[in-house]
Amino acid sequence: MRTVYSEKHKLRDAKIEIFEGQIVPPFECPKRAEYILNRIKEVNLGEVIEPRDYGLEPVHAVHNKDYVKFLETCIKEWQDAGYQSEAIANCWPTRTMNSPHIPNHIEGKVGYYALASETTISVGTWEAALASKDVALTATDLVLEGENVAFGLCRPPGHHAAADQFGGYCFLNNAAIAAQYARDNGAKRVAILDVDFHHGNGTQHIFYDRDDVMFLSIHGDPMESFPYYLGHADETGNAIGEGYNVNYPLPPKAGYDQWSAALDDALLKVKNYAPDILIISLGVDTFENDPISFFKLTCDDFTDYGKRIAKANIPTAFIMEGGYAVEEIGINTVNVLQGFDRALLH
Ligand code: SP5
Ligand code: ZN
Repeated sequence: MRTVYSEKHKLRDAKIEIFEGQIVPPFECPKRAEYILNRIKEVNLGEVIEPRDYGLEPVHAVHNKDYVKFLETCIKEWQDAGYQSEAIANCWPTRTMNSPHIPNHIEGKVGYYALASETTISVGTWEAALASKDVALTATDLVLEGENVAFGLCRPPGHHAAADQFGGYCFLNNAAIAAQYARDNGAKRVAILDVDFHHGNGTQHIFYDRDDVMFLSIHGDPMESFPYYLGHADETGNAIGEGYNVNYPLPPKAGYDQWSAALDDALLKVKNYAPDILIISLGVDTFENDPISFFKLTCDDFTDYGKRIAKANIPTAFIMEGGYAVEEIGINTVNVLQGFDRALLH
């Protein structure tokens, strides 16, 4: 299959993350994409191409205009306020403070648009996020144009980003932008299957009231894991969207038996929905040695589930999300893609 990749991901190179009460170097780092790209070349997965430029129209179809503007201007406003380091939230409109006013001061704005504090906005973050959505859109277009499958090597990731919130290492929701773009360009129904270890809270929230985009997610139980406040099994969609949101929260130490049973159930639901395109939010932080997650998938399990996804026989765009065991991220990601390709041959 073809891979879409942009060097501009390197512009997202934050220096700090808040993790377990400490300031650490970010888990979501440029090396991740380099290891994946190297593995793609090593096994000759297929051609690697540059993204096309889609501008902001497909972004505004998913994200609020004021939020997009905030992402664009945040780091300059932060620096203009005299702050030296990266922009980071230290206050929020929490459950007891929900007035509709958006603060003028950048400190208040960062908190207003943040859904978690671990993720900073650094110089270059906006440019990298723009390239990342172009990668996702180009991969999706290849599939809309008739290819069976394509891989968008997105970085930064997207699935935690909501219509007007960033966090969880995500700024623009690449998979959601791609799904909406598919809807606006001929696809009647789109399914998004999120196999990242973390619940895709942003994607769920964006499509929660809709029946034209089905969202399914297999993830660490939010009672035990980030993003903590969304991703429960009883979240099934709202109004006409009822029944088109499906969550599979799994407990700590879940292995491939449990995980693949959830996958098979999800793929059955996807088949019954009969979408024109399937978007996979592909995170490989389900790996047994992932430093921030608690599932127990092995390298071979990734190959196996790539095959299972291919057998659903739906045109598929893979969109890269998380995965933080950097040494193995290339092997695990490419195992999914090779598993998919091999199943297509048979
Ligand atoms: C795209 C993606 O995978 N984003 C993940 C963001 C996770 N950020 C919060 C991580 C908190 C980890 N806490 C782990 C505690 C177990 N030692
Ligand atoms: Zn994740």
